[in-house]
Amino acid sequence: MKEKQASKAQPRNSKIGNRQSAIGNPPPLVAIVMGSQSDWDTMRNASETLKDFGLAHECRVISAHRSPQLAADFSSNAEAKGFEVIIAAAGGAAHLAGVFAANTTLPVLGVPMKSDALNGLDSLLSTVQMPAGIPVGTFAIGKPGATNAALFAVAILANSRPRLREQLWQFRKAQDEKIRATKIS
Ligand code: RP5
Repeated sequence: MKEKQASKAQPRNSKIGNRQSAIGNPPPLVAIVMGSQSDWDTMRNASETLKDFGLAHECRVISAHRSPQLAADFSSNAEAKGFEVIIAAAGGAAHLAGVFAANTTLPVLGVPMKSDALNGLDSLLSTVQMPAGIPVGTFAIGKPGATNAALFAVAILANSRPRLREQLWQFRKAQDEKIRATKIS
């Protein structure tokens, strides 16, 4: 049984983008923001994971560097808009998660993107090495991080949503069963 009705998930301000919560649908609880359209191929995994749990969410391209005012406005207004968790992905000198965390007390989950120059080590360090006072929960580089950030968002939301918690246990159970059933020939 799904907790919320998921809606289509694509970055809003991309060529293929749209707002995720249409009239009549539940308001999005999770915002997935990413520094560039080029991050979407990775971050679609976060969106797909949230969809699997039936969680409404909004995906946006927002850059801390190229659109600083948009980053400030969106992060400052996120709580008032009803978001409960932010997933922020960026690559290179990856400041997006830190900038978001500076403007909201909502949990911000940072996903470092794999970069051409340093394979994502630059993204990882600039996301994870927050000075004390403004936390960013940082995940693995690339697809595993995108998926786990979404699962962590589910875990946060599940604290006050028993049905979602049950879904998360079912997800774990399915993983466990898959491993147990695996035969090496
Ligand atoms: C960051 O710069 C983005 O998050 C992306 O990972 C990286 C490269 O962006 P593009 O040059 O591909 O737009 O801001």
